[in-house]
Amino acid sequence: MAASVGIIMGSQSDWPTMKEAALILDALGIPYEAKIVSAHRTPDRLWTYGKTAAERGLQVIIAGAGGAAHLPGMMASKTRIPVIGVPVQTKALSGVDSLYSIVQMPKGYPVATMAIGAAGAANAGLLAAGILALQDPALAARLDAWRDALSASIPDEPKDD
Ligand code: RP5
Repeated sequence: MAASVGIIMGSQSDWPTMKEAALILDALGIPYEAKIVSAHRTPDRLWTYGKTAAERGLQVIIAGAGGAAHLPGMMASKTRIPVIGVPVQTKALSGVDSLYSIVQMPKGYPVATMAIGAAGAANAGLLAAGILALQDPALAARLDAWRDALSASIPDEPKDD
């Protein structure tokens, strides 16, 4: 099945974080692809990916990067497909550098920016699912069930370990 979501990341080192988005898409039965596309190290790959994304049938792009995290913004400038940005946690500045790099886009080229790290990546998967579910009733039912299961897993009261 052709991928409807593209998960891209600046480095192999981002995969442990970005895998959280992939796990959500797996759980919801959403076809996706995962690629390393670096704004700085592979700019030609970024250009080609953005230029061909719509014609290849991608409907949402989840882009994760750390540090000088230009990948989500550059991708948003190259394609009209919605881009969800995931700031990857960094050692030097804990991912605040990534967050600021991704969130402060100029008017005209939006990136839907998630929280720093694994929770942000998982939420990127869920946001992508919500976007796709607008046109896919079967997926909408699976997403509703996923949300209900999460809600049901939360206990009423805390307990000692
Ligand atoms: C960014 O630089 C990547 O997104 C990654 O988060 C960070 C560090 O990359 P590596 O040096 O681990 O390859 O481009």
